[in-house]
Amino acid sequence: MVKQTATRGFRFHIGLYGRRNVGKSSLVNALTRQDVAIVSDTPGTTTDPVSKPMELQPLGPVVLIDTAGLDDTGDLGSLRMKRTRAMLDRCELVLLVAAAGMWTQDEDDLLAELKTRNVPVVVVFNQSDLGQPDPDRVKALTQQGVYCVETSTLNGQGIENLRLTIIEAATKNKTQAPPLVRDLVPAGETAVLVVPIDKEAPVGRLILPQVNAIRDLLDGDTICLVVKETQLESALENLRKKPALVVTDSQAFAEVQKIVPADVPMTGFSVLMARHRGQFQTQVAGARAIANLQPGDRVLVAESCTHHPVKDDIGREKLPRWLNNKIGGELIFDVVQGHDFPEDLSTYKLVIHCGGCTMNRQEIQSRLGHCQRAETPATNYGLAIAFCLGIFDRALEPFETPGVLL
Ligand SMILES: Nc1nc2c(ncn2[C@@H]2O[C@H](COP(=O)(O)OP(=O)(O)OP(=O)(O)O)[C@@H](O)[C@H]2O)c(=O)[nH]1
Ligand code: SF4
Ligand SMILES: [Mg+2]
Repeated sequence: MVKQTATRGFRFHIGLYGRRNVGKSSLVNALTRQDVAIVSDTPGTTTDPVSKPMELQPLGPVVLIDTAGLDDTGDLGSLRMKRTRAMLDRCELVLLVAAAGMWTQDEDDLLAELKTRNVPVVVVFNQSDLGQPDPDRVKALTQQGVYCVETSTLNGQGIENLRLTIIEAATKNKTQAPPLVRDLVPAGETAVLVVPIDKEAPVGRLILPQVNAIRDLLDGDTICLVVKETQLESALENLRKKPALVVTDSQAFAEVQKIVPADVPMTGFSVLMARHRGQFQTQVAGARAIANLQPGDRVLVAESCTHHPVKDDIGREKLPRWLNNKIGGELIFDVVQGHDFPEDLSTYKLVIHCGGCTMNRQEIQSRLGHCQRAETPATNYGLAIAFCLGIFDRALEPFETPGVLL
């Protein structure tokens, strides 16, 4: 049996940041118990960020990101710094590594930035065999809610404590994410998932939000029925009791909503993703901002993965068509893919993101934060489509039940 490894989007991202030569790469090796990262006493050994996936039980799949030293210099150094900083967008936890108890302006600056970003921090005073941190500094950091650990990769001291501290800090942060779907369906009830197998569907497999919804429902002891949109009607007729929820691919909203009885709650996979990835209310408000768009306004469409566009592609053709129909004129669309996301959003009246299944929660949150700072409304595919097709209220109804996390 082939064991399926967790995809990037579902791995907890842990970044190791700090000045050069403090032992970041040595810590990656110590935590993974493998020689995966190059270690040397030459400052600036690690250049580009390097990701190392691993299992950190009981936390589950994580990825350790080894980065270049923050005090890297010169033209190349500043290029490296740009990449290293961009990687911060993905980190859900940062190990701020300092050496032999030394604390400089670089550590202070990084800590301040992490606070602004709301990223939990574990300060690792590595090279503890060479020197210890000032107890007053440790006390002050602890009082600010920052975890502090002393380690030595040379003699192994503190590595187990660091592992346990990562688990504790990560668990605290992880629990903030609402579930994908399971809290919308009581245990023992049935959820129907509508999965069109069209030319946009990848060959031989389901896409991540679909797979993850099935797993989440099974974890919640829900009965899960997966059908194509052409099978939905007969599937509903065959059920003795109405389902507690129907989830459809957002592109099939229009036809699915005609089939699903009005008293059966219904929503879309990417609406589920909007809540699961965070700032749901912001994205709901972003979809409502479609009503203010004028012909000639510029809209940014952002997709997390780099799939090759197909005919009648959702981001390039269908979504623009539905939006133009909705506002009764032509909008201007720019499409970006993968980790590219413009710094300057000032020309955009709206950002529409895909479900973001290949990105982690932190990266989507960073993008949404960026949009908020630029005062540009942001939403996602499912919410935008529901708004354009006039089924917005219906798609949001399942989230209005008391007790549902937003
Ligand atoms: N004494 C002692 N030396 C250490 C410890 N951890 C790492 N080192 C040494 O410190 C040097 C730098 O270690 P690296 O792991 O390459 O440091 P880095 O932070 O990844 O460095 P850059 O990639 O250059 O930013 C190497 O010579 C390591 O052997 C430690 O706990 N104690
Ligand atoms: S476009 Fe977005 S939601 Fe769709 S598969 Fe790619 S990353 Fe996932
Ligand atoms: Mg290194």
